[in-house]
Amino acid sequence: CRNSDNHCFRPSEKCGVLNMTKITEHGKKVRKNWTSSWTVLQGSTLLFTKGQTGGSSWFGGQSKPELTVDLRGAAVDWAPKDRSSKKHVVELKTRQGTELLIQSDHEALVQDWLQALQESISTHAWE
Ligand code: I3S
Repeated sequence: CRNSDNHCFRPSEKCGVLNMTKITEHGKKVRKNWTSSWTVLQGSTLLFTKGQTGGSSWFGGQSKPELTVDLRGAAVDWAPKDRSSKKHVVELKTRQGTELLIQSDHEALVQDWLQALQESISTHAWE
């Protein structure tokens, strides 16, 4: 997984473009705001940067992550149908009381992300 500066991420890292919205923040429901985000999984951290597809834009420091999610103690699975009218939606619930939906029209891509997130959560469960 490389950005456009050809910076090479470690194999344990995953990145790509996903649609994302928060649905709950600190346990409180918030209004959905779907955005296309450059998404990076690094260890137990998931980063979202708005509308960037890589390159100096996010890595060069111009554009800080819009949202950083600590995956330790989080739960992730396919979202129940009532969460969204969109297809291929994954729901992520953090220990801090933030709930996110992540989505793509490409089912296999979402499937890969779900698997990567589940692996990260189980790997870092006891930290
Ligand atoms: O679950 P909801 O509230 O029906 O979600 C939809 C709305 O948030 C809508 O925006 P406003 O009601 O704020 O105008 C969004 O545009 C939709 O995308 C949301 O639904 P989906 O089913 O796409 O998650």
